[in-house]
Amino acid sequence: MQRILVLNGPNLNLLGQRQPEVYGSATLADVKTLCEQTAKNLGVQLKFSQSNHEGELVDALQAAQSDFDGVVLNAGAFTHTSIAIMDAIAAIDTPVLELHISNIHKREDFRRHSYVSSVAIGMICGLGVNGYSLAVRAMFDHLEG
Ligand code: CA2
Repeated sequence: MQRILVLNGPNLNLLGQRQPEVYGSATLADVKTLCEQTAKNLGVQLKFSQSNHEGELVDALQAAQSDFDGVVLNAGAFTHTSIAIMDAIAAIDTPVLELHISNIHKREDFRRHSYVSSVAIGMICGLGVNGYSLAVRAMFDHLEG
């Protein structure tokens, strides 16, 4: 059974509480349920987690080397700033798929650069929270070859 980690970065715990015009009205708990349903349909083991702390995200990525076959990562604003997260992804063999709820290329200029993209197997963005389900499926397909 494939093991997939869905890892969320800073402020995504606020999903559904503010900026619904950008991120929609689903909460992070709703997104977790969506991912769990997708995983169940695919026969995948899934862990869903969130942290506001860069070092905790680095720790989770390092641990994914042994604990997971693939990672779906929405690194939040650290996407645009964190060399530490980029280095952690580069340091592990576990494939990482980058995910964003919003279309980061349609927003402020500073969101157009992603440190994660240079080390991710691919990226899904702009499809709302449904992107999480698509990303879990895409990671499953990637792992199954
Ligand atoms: O579109 C995405 O998924 C982002 O990764 C979300 C990040 C943002 O910094 C990235 O540029 C794009 C922000 C997550 C903050 O989420 C909130 C949700 C509701 C209310 C406030 C923040």
